[in-house]
Amino acid sequence: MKIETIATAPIEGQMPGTSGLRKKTRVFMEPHYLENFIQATFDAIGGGAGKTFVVGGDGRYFNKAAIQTILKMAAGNGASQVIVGQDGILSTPAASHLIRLNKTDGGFILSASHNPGGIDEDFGVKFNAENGGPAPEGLTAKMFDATKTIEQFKTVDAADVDLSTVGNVQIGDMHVRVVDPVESYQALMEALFDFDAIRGLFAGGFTMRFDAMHAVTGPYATAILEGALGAPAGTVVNGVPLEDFGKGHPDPNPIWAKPLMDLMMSDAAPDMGAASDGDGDRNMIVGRGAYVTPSDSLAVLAANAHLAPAYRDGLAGIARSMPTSAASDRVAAKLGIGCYETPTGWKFFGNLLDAGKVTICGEESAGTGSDHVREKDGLWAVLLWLNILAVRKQSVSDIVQEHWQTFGRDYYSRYDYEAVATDQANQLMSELRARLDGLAGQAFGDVTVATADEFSYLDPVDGSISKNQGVRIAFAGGGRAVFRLSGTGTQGATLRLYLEQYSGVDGALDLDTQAALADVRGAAQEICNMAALIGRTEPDVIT
Ligand code: VG1
Ligand code: CO
Repeated sequence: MKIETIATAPIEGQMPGTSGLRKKTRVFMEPHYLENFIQATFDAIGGGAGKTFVVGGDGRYFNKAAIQTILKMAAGNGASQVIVGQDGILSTPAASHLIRLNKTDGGFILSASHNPGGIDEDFGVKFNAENGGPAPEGLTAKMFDATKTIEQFKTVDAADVDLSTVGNVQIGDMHVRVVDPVESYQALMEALFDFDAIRGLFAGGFTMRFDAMHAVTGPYATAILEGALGAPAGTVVNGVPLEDFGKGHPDPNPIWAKPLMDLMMSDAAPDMGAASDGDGDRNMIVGRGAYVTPSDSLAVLAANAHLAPAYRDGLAGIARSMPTSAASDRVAAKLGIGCYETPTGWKFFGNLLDAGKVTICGEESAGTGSDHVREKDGLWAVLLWLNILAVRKQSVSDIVQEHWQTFGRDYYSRYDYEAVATDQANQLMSELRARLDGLAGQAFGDVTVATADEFSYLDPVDGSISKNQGVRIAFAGGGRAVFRLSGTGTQGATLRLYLEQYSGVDGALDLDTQAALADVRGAAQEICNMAALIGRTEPDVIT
């Protein structure tokens, strides 16, 4: 088969963000846009010759066409084998697992995760390295550099391959192995959890609704919950992946998963509600009448993980992203294990997991995971919850209440200000940075600043330093506000304000969250001069 070398020229702005390169779908469809980024990735890892890769995506619009392009480019770059999910489908955690299981040289995951899909919405590409985790910053920097000097890309002149049937096909000398997207992942879950106990839970009448949000988790959740675990048919809703996610926003939080929230707060609520995002790495957990914040969920999972077979011997340590609440730190302290605070984004957990320093990781944005893969894993979190419920035989809400009684409660909320003019957002952040040194000791309303700094991370494994990872302001009395700009948006800037207030062990546990955060919120908005600089203090989305 003829390898073609096609001349191209650098395209601006191909810098991977928090989680891969994300742009409007139409941008990705422009001539050579995808090809340049893929070739830059091959160049950054020292070429594709003789290597093996995993390729798959969340099924959004352009997924299938992009996969054909990547397969031909892998062949053009001399790869020996590519493993692809049937119909191009692979959830992010399943792709991470396949990379590790098959000891491949990495993988391409096509997704813009929780961002909407469709020709007028978003698309994305992520490269994961051979440990199964998102490319670390050193590698994404090399990829970006390569996009700035690219002159040609390699592909082959071949027909599209049929990905609709499991089996083997060839593109020239390259083997393409089309695999069932669920099979290996399901086997991994069965090895981690007590499926008999969870089957017993469902057999005993436990009820659940899992909202797959028309995204990639549908086939996984249906096979595992309804198939292997015996949950009644209809437990999984919106379970068929659609190219536009049913025109929804596949982000599992109380705003975008409102139908599920409404059900869980009603008299008809099942025992547990759960949802996951576009690419299946996020999760939302709701008990009957009780939403569990992702930060609390991480803490509860860490405190109870020993009840599941995989974690029976305890955890090595816990890591959380900096904006995530301190709830899991309290668990780590009680267990006497390591506790790590990393920048936002799963790529920072990889080294800690590889080095065996931590077992469980999580983010406030509804991502939790463990050392079983190198990505966050939505269904894994749901199964760990189910395993814990099956052993403790209590409700979700009782487990959370008991957790708060033991550790105190970290009231928590995130405010998103979307589509802010980029220069205004940058100005707000730079003026805030300029104020940090003088803030300690100053009072704002009823709260006083204890410390203020910009988060910089020193990776304890490889010694790399990541600067400018968000501004954090701690208040006397257990409050905290964090400010950072999103790295996953495709339009303007999104300012995120993360608010937290610790109750103390003897404090009130049943306050309204927004009321509990009122002082910290007022102080945060005043300190960053929000009203003047971006013209509003009301966020677009509160989670
Ligand atoms: C957001 C979240 C972050 C998460 C990232 C990718 O990033 O805040 O916690 O790791 O999305 O999630 P940002 O930079 O917009 O705040 V996923 O499920 O989208 O790939
Ligand atoms: Co995701």
